Amino acid sequence: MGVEALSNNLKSTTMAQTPVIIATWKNLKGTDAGWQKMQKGGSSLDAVEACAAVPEADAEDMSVGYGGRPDRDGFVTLDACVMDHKGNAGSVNFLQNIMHPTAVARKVMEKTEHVMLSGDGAYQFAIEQGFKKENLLTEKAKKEWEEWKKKSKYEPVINSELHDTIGVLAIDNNNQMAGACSTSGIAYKMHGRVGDSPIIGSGLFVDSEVGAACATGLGELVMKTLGSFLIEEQMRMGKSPQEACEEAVKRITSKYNYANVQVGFLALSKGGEIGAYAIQKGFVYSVYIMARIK
Ligand code: SD4
Repeated sequence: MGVEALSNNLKSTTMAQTPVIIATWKNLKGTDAGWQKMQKGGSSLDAVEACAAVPEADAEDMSVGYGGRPDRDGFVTLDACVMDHKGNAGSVNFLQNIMHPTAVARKVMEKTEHVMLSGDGAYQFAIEQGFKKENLLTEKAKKEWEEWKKKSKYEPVINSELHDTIGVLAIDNNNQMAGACSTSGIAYKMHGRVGDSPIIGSGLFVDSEVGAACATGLGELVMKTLGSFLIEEQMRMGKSPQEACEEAVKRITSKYNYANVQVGFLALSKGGEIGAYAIQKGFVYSVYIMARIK
């Protein structure tokens, strides 16, 4: 069953159920793809990769992968990471011309001794692994960027990514947990800027002893507070996923000017309890769980 839930600064749903997959924003198609993977016996890692692959390939999603808005110089640069149930991690940042950064991040985790590859090195590795070079800048994104250049005003827009940037957490039929995060970053960022999404502990953290968390929104605020790790550690100390997400938002709002920015967090306990909270209204997320039929 797939549902959209609205976190909206209100207490959100806290169903405790597995298997489960949850994703930021209205990523129902992606969440469905991940759910189907697990239904066919795939792992939670397969599921989060499959989920992220949907918006990554969708030209209409303008905060992730193909069709993503470029940086201020017209380059689409991607950040992504994955973590598995053993605490292994893989990540790529400032990656260009490769449509599926999450799949590359998984290869970094599985095929190298490293956690993170960046820029040209990440690109070369992707090509070696059989990924294709592709132009990710669509005509639509290029036109918007050309329009933007007339004023060149960098201004992150609250919830602009309503259908886009993806953080995804899942627990599979074997009760194993994994997560992924994938983005083209904030529109019209400086060339070379990397956000929270590929930073383990910022955009994503998974510790199957406790639970997992992921973030969306203005990455700079998530990086300064290490949001996803903070949430996981709050859960370790006994907070529910909901309380832990609220704590991470509070950490931001107590220190930084948050009037015109959005950050949203999702959390999942190892038992399948869900939490979600955001600075501003309008943060939605997608959930797939088994429908209980009485
Ligand atoms: C970033 N956190 O690069 C990402 C952007 C994002 O929804 O999540 N947009 O800062």
